[in-house]
Amino acid sequence: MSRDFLLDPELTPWPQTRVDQYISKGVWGEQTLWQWIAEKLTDYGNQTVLSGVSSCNSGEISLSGLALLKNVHFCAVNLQAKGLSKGDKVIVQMANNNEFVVLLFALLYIGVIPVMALPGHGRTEISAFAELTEAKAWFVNDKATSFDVEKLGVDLQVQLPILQVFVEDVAYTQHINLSELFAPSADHAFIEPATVDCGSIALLLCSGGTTGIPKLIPRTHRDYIYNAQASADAANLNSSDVYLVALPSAHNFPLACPGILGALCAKAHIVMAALGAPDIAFAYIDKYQVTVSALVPSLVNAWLEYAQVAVPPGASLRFLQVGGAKLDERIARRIPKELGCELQQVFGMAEGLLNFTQSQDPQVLKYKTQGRPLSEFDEVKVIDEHGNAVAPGQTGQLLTRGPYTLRGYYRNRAANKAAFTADGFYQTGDLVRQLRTGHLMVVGRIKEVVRRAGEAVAVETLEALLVEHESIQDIAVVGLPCKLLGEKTCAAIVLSKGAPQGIELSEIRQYLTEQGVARHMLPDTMSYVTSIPMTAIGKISRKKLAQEIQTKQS
Ligand code: OOB
Repeated sequence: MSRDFLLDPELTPWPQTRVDQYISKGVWGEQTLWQWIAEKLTDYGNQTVLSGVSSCNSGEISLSGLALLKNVHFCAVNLQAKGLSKGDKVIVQMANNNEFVVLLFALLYIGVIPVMALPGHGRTEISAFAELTEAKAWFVNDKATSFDVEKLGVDLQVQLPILQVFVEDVAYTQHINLSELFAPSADHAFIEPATVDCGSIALLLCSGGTTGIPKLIPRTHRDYIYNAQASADAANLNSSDVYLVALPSAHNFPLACPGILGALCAKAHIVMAALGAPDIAFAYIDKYQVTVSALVPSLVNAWLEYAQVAVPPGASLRFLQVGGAKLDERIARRIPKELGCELQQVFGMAEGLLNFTQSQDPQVLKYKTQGRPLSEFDEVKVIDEHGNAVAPGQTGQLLTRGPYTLRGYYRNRAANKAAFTADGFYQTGDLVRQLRTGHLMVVGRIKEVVRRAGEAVAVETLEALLVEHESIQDIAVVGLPCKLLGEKTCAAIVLSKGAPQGIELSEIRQYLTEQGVARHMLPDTMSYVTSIPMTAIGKISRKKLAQEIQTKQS
């Protein structure tokens, strides 16, 4: 049994041979995440590291490296005074504000392990996280959530009397006010950072699936530091960069790919946008001369649309990273022209593996592919349904293992059995093609393919074509149960403003046929919707959509 396993039974260890390899090759260092952060912040000195909304000061503030260190220290002392200590698990569900950063760093300081929940997570997800981790605290900017936080807090405390709930709303008398955590106090003595092993769990990320409750992904100190550092290199970040956090900050993409932690590596300036909506984000870009940000494709569409009617973002923007879902090639090509910046595609997952396109890649690869694995130590395989490697360029499931890819989910035997091969490869569930250059093209997800009369219908291909139709503003294609076909294909359509007369199914089928789509791929039914439901990070929630359509039709 490896040493890591003994240290932390909630973490499935890498085999000792790999541990030795990653250490000897310098991939994994010896620091804890907090030691690494403290070193970086000290390096900033009086230089600004963080700007953004402060929920406590109800305004925007900027902090230097040293000021942030001081605030983190105050917060760590306050957290300790609330009884939290090394090894405890807590749920962090904060909006994009400075306190998110202060709280996260302070938790790492005292060795408390945060579950990185998103503001979009609801009652079901938070309850599941609390129960699974036996959380000692839940920190929530309740104004950013869409459910009754006070009630859930009280309900959870019935099961978990140890749970402390920290909220923003002072009217919630049952709970503790978040601002107590950030208040400086004169009698606070210095506390030593917790002594933790760099191979143990630093934080728990939430898996990004579009079906079911997110699983928890243990990320160790040394693997997450590597993740951030290698991503900062892949994005060529430097000290004159200003990184805008436009996606929910607890998501792996804006947190460490390179995101907040990667910006620290490069001594760049981090700006927390309250929201990624273009009217807000463009104002931040101008105000802080932002050079780089990360978006999901649905947000790219919103930025492009807004840039047509308002002034596009300023010239400071050097490049945009786009990932989280497939970026349509036609949209990709519009980014340089209409937003005036380069595109970097990022195909990543909270489980680990990251792929980036690079600025020196040929244009065609930048627009058509989702990039190449980040690390020379990433192992990737593309396999068919029998587990055999497919020929280069053919579609198959992506499997991976490497120095920053998990070996097992947190406390989830069933998922671990289903998602990992005996030799430790994570079965991503993503259907990809790998080009001879090593670049990956994401084709879809195994579970999102509609199985219609035994044939696989790749819904994203249909969506990419249909979104170009003048009557369609937004579109998602889902499978619905069908006695005859097993599953039938349904196009859920948000009509564009210029098409009040609607669109017929026959027109849609005709349009797709003209684009060369095979007959079995054509939608069997259609349904009008007012909007496409999204997950907490902004991916199409196919499960919710199928449910909505079925409810409407029953
Ligand atoms: C990112 O992470 P998650 O954990 O929210 O979602 C991972 C899944 C992938 O398995 C894949 O199905 C999909 O999201 N995905 C993409 C994609 N990037 C992620 N599908 C197509 N094209 C892409 N570029 O979404 C994530 C984590 C770190 C960086 C970027 C994204």
